[in-house]
Amino acid sequence: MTTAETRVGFGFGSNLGDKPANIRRAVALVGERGVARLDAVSRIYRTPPWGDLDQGDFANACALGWTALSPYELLAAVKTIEADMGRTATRRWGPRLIDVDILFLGDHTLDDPELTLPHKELFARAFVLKPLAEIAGGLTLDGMSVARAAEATAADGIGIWDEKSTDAE
Ligand code: PH2
Ligand code: MG
Ligand code: MG
Repeated sequence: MTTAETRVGFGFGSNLGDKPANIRRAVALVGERGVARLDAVSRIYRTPPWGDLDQGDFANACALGWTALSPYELLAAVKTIEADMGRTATRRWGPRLIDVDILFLGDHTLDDPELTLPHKELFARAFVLKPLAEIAGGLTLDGMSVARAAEATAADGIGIWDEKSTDAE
């Protein structure tokens, strides 16, 4: 018997150390550890900090794949990746070595302090919508088109990460 797989979307963020390398490592670990079979990964974007402005720019990217894990198994798996990469607790919305967020999992809806699905801030965050629209333009979440939301959201200061830039913090 095969376990049914569910469509899953991830958001990745980093604003400490070698930010794009951290994103690439986390993406690789999702695949290597069998957390999800990724079939689309966006380019890496440079994004100004959102929410807590007193920190450096972020590198952000999104990925799509298939997973056999349940919502809480998936949450535990991404938290383990964050911890193994060396993420330590800071203030809410503060600087982080790596952040791996579950953006959606099939049509699961959850509203739990630990896990909200689809991700509760997704449609408010250009740093998620822009990379997600690159790989999931046709996607609809909570009845809203990701592509249309991305177009309607200001992308001030957001661009593709320039690999030649160095700004480790
Ligand atoms: N993550 C946050 C808070 N603010 N800003 C940007 N640009 N990118 C992020 O990934 C980000 C943020 C908390 O998860
Ligand atoms: Mg986050
Ligand atoms: Mg997170």
